[in-house]
Amino acid sequence: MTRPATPLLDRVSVPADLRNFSADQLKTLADELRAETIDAVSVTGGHLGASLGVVELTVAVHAVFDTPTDRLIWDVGHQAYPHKILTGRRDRIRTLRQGGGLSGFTRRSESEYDPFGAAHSSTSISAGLGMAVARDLKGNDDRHVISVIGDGAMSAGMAYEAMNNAGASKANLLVILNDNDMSIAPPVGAMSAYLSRLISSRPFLSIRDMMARLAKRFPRPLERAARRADEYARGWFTGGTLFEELGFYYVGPVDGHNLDHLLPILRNLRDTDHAGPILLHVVTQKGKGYAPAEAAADKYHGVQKFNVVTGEQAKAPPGPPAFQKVFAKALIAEARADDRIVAINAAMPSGTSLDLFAKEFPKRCFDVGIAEQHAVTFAAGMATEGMKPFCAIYSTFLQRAYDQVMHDVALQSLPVRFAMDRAGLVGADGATHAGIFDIAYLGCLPGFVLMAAADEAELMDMVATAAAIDDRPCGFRYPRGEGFGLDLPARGSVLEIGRGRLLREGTSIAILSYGARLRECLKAADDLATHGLSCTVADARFAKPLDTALVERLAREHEVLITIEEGSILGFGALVMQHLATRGLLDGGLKIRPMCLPDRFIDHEAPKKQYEEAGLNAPQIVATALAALGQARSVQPARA
Ligand SMILES: Cc1ncc(C[n+]2csc(CCOP(=O)(O)OP(=O)(O)O)c2C)c(N)n1
Repeated sequence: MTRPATPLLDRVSVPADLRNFSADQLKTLADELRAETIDAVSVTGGHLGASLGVVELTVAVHAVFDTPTDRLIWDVGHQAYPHKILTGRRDRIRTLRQGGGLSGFTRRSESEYDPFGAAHSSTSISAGLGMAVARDLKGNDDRHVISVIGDGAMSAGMAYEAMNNAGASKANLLVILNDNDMSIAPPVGAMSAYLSRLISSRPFLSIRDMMARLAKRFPRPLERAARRADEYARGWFTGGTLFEELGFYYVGPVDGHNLDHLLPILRNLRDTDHAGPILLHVVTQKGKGYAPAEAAADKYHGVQKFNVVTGEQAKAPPGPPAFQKVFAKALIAEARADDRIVAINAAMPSGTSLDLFAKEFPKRCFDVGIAEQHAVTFAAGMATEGMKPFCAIYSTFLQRAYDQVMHDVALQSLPVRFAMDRAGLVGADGATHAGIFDIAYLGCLPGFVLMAAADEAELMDMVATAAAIDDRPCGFRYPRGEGFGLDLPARGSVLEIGRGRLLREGTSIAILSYGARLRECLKAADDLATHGLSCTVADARFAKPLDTALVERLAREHEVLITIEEGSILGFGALVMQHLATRGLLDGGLKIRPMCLPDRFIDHEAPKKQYEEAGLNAPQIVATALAALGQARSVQPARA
């Protein structure tokens, strides 16, 4: 397919190139930028809707502000594709999210135009405030700091913590609230309702009104009281200007697709001598300018490769159901039998597949917004009242709620069940989204039951087991994407707590798998058999409580013990070694080889390649076993 003609965009390699364009040229540039973004994402897949919604805003900010000297921070960073195109990365834009290519998020190491890396949401105001305060402390420049945050990201506590601090600190910081009335799914909560009220109660300010307000150059202290009275009066009609109460000067709402409005307003905000943070409320449409994305903003939040003309997304050939679907179906089966079961997610109803649960049990399913910390303590509260909460949160996002998991759940031994989705490496989203630390960060918490599903059938059993555990917290982890196509029962079976299973019994090498590497272990065992080496393969199922009888037996009866997990160092292998060392079972010459992810962050790439790079595929298990035996690859296959 031919690429769109982009004569003006072709003249822009960095934002300085567009700064002397006329307003009309900037409008044309925005159209070309939109076409280029659509074309690029049609090739790579990625976060299309959010990026299309900020095309005009991206052009306007770069036209008005002196980036990269002025700091522009995109919250989450998934909407930064047009920004990447304008900031020296156009030549690589069709490598987005591909191995070795551009990241799907902002990243400091990628460009000086990305002053702060992101991917987890709601960090931009804190980071921006930090930069603004550092600037003032250093006292050597008057650069601007601009944080762009979405209405979805505004639902997280961190955004309020930052605004609360910014309002009090009086640092000059421009926060642009990009309000498209959409998170990944429709946004939830009182903040979202507040913003809708704010918009519907005030028409977009006409440019004259806006100028009149801004021309006052922001009131001096004495005038401030009068202005506040005015705000207060307005509050009667608008439901209150929350941002003003937090110490921001609120400007808006403004049509975020109208450059005739955006450009002069941004120039005024740039040139004002107002002291203190300003919030510019822009209203945009997710997917703007591309009909299929406008029509289904949620479906076009993240897309596969697609046909630009029809909007049709590439479909993978039909395969086995994804782990997340199996999880939701298993939970539905449990919930039918037990009306105390409730499900909680943090702004990820479709990602976690809890939208399926919500269809059957609308009153027992809670989307709390991007608020993982709250989700956990909310679940803990429910548990105190005898409900059986399942918190479905991606492993990577649960990191944000660690203190809540420790302090509100574990310490009180409350039976909250954590369904840790996207465990392990996750492919195109890269290191920010890899779910690799949960084994380590939960493994050290006393009293937790921790499980990892080797396949989707075991996941069903773990859901049933979690439902049955009623006296302490538990978590079970499962990977992103398709299962292995196993026949599934209508309902899972409750597993014996702390008991693994043996799949194959051998004599010289034991491979103890925790989670979804089990099939790689079986392949490795087949390969090792061809080398004349007899392998035991076991599925640990539990990291906590550990199946100590199984672990001790494997240690006593084999020359080599390999543990393997889709997690960081200090995880399952460490728990096994801790136990064996404590029991003195490492004194007798057992060759233990913990296989886990290397101690570094792994970039975006196809998952299989990521695991290859990480050294956790079958050939590497074989190599590890052979090296432990001192045989390296010179060992002859048994058949030879
Ligand atoms: C802490 C955290 N939780 C969940 C997510 C997953 N997530 C990515 S984007 C997004 C929605 C963001 O909505 P909004 O801020 O309104 O931006 P938009 O996509 O609408 O531009 C969510 C929930 C995340 N990135 N970080």
